[in-house]
Amino acid sequence: MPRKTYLLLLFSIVTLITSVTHVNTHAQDGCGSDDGAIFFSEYVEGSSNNKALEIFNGYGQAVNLSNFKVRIYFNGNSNPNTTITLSGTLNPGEVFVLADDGADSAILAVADQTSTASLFNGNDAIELIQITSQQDGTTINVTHDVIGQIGYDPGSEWGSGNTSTKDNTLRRKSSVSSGDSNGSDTFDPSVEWDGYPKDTFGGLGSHTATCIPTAVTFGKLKANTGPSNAVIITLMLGLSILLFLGAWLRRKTN
Ligand SMILES: [Ca+2]
Ligand SMILES: [Ca+2]
Ligand SMILES: [Ca+2]
Repeated sequence: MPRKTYLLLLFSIVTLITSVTHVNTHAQDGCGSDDGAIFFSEYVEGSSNNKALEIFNGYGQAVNLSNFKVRIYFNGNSNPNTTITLSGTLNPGEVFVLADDGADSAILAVADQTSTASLFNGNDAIELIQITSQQDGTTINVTHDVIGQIGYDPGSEWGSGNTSTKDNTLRRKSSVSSGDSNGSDTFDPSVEWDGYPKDTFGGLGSHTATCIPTAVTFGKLKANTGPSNAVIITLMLGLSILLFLGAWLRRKTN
C-alpha cells in the first residue's frame, strides 16, 4: 500500500476513535442523569458553634440555589424546626458551604453562607430540598438528600466512633453519586460516609466524586457554549467516511 494511502487510512481511523471517545466522555458529564446528583458532601458537628454543611453539585449544569432549602428536624420531630433558604449559584463539580455564623474562623473562611438559626447537635435529621415548579404552576418539594432519619430520635447520634453524627466530621465517600432521598428509613452513616475526629475542618470547600472527574467538568462547561454533541459526532463520522473513501479511491487509481 502506498505510504500516502496508509497515512490517510491511519488518520481516518484516529478520527473515528476520537468521535467515539467524545460520546463516552460526555456520558460521564455528571454523577447522575438528573439534578438528584446535588447532595451533602460534608457534615461538621464539632465543639460549640462549629457546625457546617457542604453541598456538592455532581450534576452537569449550574443550579440556582435560591430554589434549595436546608431543613433541620430536631430530636425526632416530623416537622422541620429550622429552614434555611440558600442563595447563589452552584456550578458543576463545585461545593457550597453553609455554616453557623459563630463557627471557628477556619470554617467561616470557606463558608458561602452563614446562619444565625439553631442548627444540629447529633440527633437531628437534616434534609436538602429543591422547590420545583410544575407545569400547572404549582410547586413541589423534591428531597435530594437526608442525613439521619426524619421523625426518629436516635438518642444522641447516628453511628459510632468517628463515623457518627455527634462530635465528628462526616465526609461523603467519593463513590457516592447521588443523595439519599429517603428520609424515613434507618440511617447508618458508615454506608456512605467516612468519619473524622471532632473539629476536622480541612475537607470543607472541596469534594471529590469519582463520577465527575475535574477534567470532564471543564469539558462540559465548554461543551455547553459550543456545538451540541450530535453535531460534533456527525461531523467527525462524516470526516472519517470521506477519508476512508479517499484512501480507497487512491488505492484503486494506484
Ligand atoms: Ca438535637
Ligand atoms: Ca435514608
Ligand atoms: Ca468536602
